[in-house]
Amino acid sequence: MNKEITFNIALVGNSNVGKTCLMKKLVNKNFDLNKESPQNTIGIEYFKYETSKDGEKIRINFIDTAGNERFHALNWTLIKSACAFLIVFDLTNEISFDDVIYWKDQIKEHVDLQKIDLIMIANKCDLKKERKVSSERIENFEKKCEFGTNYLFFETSALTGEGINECIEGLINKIMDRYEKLKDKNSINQNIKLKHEIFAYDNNNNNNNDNNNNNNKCICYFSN
Ligand SMILES: Nc1nc2c(ncn2[C@@H]2O[C@H](COP(=O)(O)OP(=O)(O)OP(=O)(O)O)[C@@H](O)[C@H]2O)c(=O)[nH]1
Ligand SMILES: [Mg+2]
Repeated sequence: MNKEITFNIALVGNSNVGKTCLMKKLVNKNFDLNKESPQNTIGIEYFKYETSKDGEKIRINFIDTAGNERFHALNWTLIKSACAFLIVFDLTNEISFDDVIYWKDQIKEHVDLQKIDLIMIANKCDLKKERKVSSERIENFEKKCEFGTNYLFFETSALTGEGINECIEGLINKIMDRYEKLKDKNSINQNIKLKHEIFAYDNNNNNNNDNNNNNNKCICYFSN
């Protein structure tokens, strides 16, 4: 069996910005928001996505978090294992955009921003008439934050699917780039740790038929 690389990717952002719907659309193009009645997330939910790139099998475990203020005491023990973070805001909700900085600071508190990829997502781009956050404002914010090369931005709609392909492709290219560089470095620098065990919850999943595949590698940039 081909080698499989597993990545943890976390989603954060205010409640109702559409994180869960976005995840469902990212992992399943047939997801139809019109047929759903989304519920606010409580705690943490997982979405599994499998694909391949350049002959390598890639598994992404999306960690979807609850934006609700009551749940701000997020379980960072798990979330900080992510090698990339998606900060989602709602283009029709200015507060959710203003709070991107809060979420960025939260991430910074728990992980080294240089060691992760950061993807800002402006969701609900289908609601053009209700849009409250202009592209200019987003660009100014990006300049102010001085995001480096480990940063990407996408406008998406979990309703129409706009921007979804670009987002998932951009994300995979980004994490794979980092992985390739890390792998090269890893061959000469043994300080970079690869963790294998952090997806224990997957092993309890009956649908997972490769429980005994010892070739699985989970990249965790924040092993203690
Ligand atoms: N028009 C439109 N509505 C969306 C879109 N994405 C999500 N929604 C709606 O936004 C609401 C919130 O979506 P969720 O995915 O539950 O939001 P969330 O960010 O996961 O919220 P929490 O779980 O509370 O953190 C739902 O009523 C969705 O139908 C989108 O792209 N366009
Ligand atoms: Mg949710």
